[in-house]
Amino acid sequence: MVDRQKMKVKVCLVGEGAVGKTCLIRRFIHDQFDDRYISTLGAKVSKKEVVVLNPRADGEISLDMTIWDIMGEKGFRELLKEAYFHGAQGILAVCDITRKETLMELNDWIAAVDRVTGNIPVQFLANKADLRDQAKITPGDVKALADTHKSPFLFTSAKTGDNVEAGFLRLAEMIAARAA
Ligand code: G3D
Ligand code: MG
Repeated sequence: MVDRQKMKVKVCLVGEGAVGKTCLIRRFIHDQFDDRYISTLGAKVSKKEVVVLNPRADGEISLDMTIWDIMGEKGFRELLKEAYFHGAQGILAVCDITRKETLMELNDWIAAVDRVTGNIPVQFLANKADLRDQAKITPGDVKALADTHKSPFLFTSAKTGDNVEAGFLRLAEMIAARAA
């Protein structure tokens, strides 16, 4: 029989409005992309179970992942950050490669989470990779910021599905490794 431990984890997606947070979660949960999205008011919570290798022992760990999608408005962030971020064990920090400023804004988002949770694992996602013709952010730009947080990054597309599952799984692996 496979030895499979279980863990409950909370992760938050952060980043400016319209970078693709809601679409990434939809893609991960349902494997679909819907352009007729409904803009999120406040926070929406989704759940998905992911299975990663146990970093300490043989076998696997099943993470019961609660995924928090929040509104990309700084006013909301300041008002509701305790409620949003309390108990989070990992962050998906999302920027939009067609808008340069969305990358540097992630410093403030990550700092806002860390003030509530302490230092937790971060996976950077440079989203809308399908729009590479309009890219204003290079892999070097993303790497430079990710390095300052000692964190990995991936280019994703919620539209094509590229690297979306990989992004969530890598965060899950970091959380499992930290708990081990
Ligand atoms: P948010 O939750 O971060 O605010 P959303 O962002 O997920 O609501 O997405 C904002 C807009 O970006 C939406 O377009 C959505 O379709 C689009 N989008 C999200 N991810 C991608 C992607 O990977 N590639 C492309 N090309 N578009 C993406 P609209 O036009 O509906 O506002
Ligand atoms: Mg949203």
